[in-house]
Amino acid sequence: MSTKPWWQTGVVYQIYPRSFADSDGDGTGDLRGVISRLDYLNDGTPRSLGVDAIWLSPFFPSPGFDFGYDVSDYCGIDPLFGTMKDFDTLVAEAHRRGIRIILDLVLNHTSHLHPWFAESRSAQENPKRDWYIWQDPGRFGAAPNNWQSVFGGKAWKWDARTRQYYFHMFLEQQPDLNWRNPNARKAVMDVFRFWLDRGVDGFRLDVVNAYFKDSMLRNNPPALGIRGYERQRHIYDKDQPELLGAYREIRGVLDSYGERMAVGEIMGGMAEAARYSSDGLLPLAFNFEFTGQRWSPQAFLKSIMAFEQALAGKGWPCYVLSNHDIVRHASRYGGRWLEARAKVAAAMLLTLRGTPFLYHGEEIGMREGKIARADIQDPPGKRYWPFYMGRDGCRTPIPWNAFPGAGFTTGDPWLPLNPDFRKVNVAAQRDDPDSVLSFYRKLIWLRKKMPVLQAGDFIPIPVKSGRALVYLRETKSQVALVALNFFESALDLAFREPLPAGSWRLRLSTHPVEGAQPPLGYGIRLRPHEAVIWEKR
Ligand code: TEU
Repeated sequence: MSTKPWWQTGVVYQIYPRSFADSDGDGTGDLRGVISRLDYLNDGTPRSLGVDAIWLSPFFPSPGFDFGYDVSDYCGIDPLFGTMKDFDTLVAEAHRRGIRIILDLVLNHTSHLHPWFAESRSAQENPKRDWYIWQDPGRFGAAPNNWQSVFGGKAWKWDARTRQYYFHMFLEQQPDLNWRNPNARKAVMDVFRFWLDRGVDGFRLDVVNAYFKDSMLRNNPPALGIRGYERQRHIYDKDQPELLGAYREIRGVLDSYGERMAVGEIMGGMAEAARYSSDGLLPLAFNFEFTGQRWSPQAFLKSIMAFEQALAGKGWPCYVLSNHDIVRHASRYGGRWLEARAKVAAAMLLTLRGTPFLYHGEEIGMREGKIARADIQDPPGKRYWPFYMGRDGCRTPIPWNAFPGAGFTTGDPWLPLNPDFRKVNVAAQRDDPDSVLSFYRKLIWLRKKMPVLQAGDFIPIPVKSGRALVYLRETKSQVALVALNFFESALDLAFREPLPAGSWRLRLSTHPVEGAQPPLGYGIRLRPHEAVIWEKR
């Protein structure tokens, strides 16, 4: 058995609480809704999905300018989502089923309505003034430097009353905390302890590499891009050297509670993700390469190998195909072969070396929602429509069944249900052995039964075709072969080198067992869009 921690062997499932399950009919998902669906996530049997942990997007008190990513109290529950008692019940009920709980801490910025900021903005002399990034105007009252907000416009907001600017990397309702201030930093560390004391198992850390900005607030150099934020190279407003000390401090707090985890959301590329999750810093950091990639086995292999190389054995990989910020991957890759590709993508994500993060709904091949302009809720969507639609499309409610309200709500859903919810829903897929859901379920349970899929080395098998991805997972005691046909025609794949000698046993295929062709020394035959996992005897 592997001795790796749960956050390396397990499968994590992201829940966007607003959209998962609504228990009280107000059209917005809530904690009791999550509790009611825990058996779906893992009831200890292969009838359930079998995930090992859930990451809950923020449910803390928030005015909701960025749908919970603007927190006004880190240690409370927004009444929209329930009560602290509901939360404690959720933790207990999840733990009873072996599901761990990961909270989403947004510590780069608070809401402008957080009491810390209210104090900070009250006067230049206020003791909490320095908890945020305040700065005198530049020449002729201009902003202190050229930094841009990720969501559009300048990242500095003038405060007429106290006659200084404050910095906000996102909305002006999301002022950035000053991590250089020791008291602010201590308050933030106490937030970790508060939730660890309540029994949570880990954290997803929002924009974790933006905690520090250049102490001299130097201008970012220009870059080619479309939106203002993209037209700069972000060398001064993120990735500052002070991060490493902060990560060590966070890691110290986590480790003092046992096997606790943190996964960093890194703005930028995989090199930073690898750097920050190596050498005992953050346990994990998302590699987002897959989310911007075309449907090409070579492209995937290239980024897998690059990540493995960047980690250099000093960190653990962490992959994701979808989340609450990006177009759902079924739609991104899908086209005519949406379900077939969703299965191939799932087979890849769940058999790579590294921790897979699923985004709720992907297990039923959920498509990107269709949002009319009048229904747009997401601030960047409002600002940049029609050039950028915002993130509502990936946040539409989970369709549980084909009834009105989709089993999500008895009320009016906060975002429109997907137009195809009568066809694409959990109930419709649950008992269909060929559904996307059934395939996810089989994959996740197979991962549990085959330690090699959790811990084995990743060894690509070069093939003379650009249409498939083939690799071995290997430990001393087990070998698995994963072969993925990305496209719609059958393939006779030739390997450049022979497979390890032995006979092979089929563990899983997207296709009927009868037609599966065991690998031969120098090749394998795959049916259209077939994903197979073989085990060497
Ligand atoms: O996202 C960070 C981020 O910069 C992007 O994913 C961004 O949402 C995207 O480029 C859209 O323009 C994190 C959270 O995941 C996101 O939901 C929050 O809005 C953001 O931080 C601010 O807290």
